[in-house]
Amino acid sequence: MDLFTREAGAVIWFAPHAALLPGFAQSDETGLLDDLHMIIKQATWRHMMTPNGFAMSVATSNCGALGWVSDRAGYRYSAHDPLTDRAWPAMPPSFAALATRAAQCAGFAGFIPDACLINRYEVGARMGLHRDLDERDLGQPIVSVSLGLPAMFQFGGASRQDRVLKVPVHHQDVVVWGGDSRTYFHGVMPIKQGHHALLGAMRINLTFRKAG
Ligand code: MD3
Ligand code: FE
Repeated sequence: MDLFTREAGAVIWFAPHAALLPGFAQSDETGLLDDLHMIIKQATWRHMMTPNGFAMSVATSNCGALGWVSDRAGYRYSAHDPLTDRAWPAMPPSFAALATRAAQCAGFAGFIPDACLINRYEVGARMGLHRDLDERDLGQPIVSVSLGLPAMFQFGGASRQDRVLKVPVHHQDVVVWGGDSRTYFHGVMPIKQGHHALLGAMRINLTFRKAG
């Protein structure tokens, strides 16, 4: 089984403790999108500023007890939306249940996320190579759910110079990253033009973490 073989129910281990679950979010589709629209009504999309003063090409929001925020002061988790000073919308049970089930399939039993970062990519948006190190316990996995237009993840190693593996992800694919891969460099190549039946010219990524 390789990364381009897409079979429902498959668990494709592309690195130690890193698994692609093709189509894993299938049964949740309409519920996920309804919940997403509710969240965005309360905590609208914004292009966060990186510490060096550039607006990200990706638009973001959050739900859950903690949300990932970035501004001139740096990256961190916050219980409040800086745009409104209100708590982030609660994490819908459907979101949390999906993340817990996916983590379990990849060998991480008892994963209870407290943060869901929601990234919106328009055509041409990308995310440069980086590592996720802002969470308290890096032993906890990260679960990522892709919706809408396809994308190509770049998955590297512990050093920025390590060669990257390209991992294609499609609508409803779920990826679980744990163990050493949890702190490896990764990014998203620029989204290619296209149209998705439900989301149009857009990719949405839900990234579940236990941040606090
Ligand atoms: C690999 N988001 O928000 S999710 C991020 O598609 C982020 O929006 C991307 O990277 C996106 O930080 C990628 C996949 C992902 C998330 C965390 C990882 C891949 C990872 C942590 C370690 C290794
Ligand atoms: Fe990341």
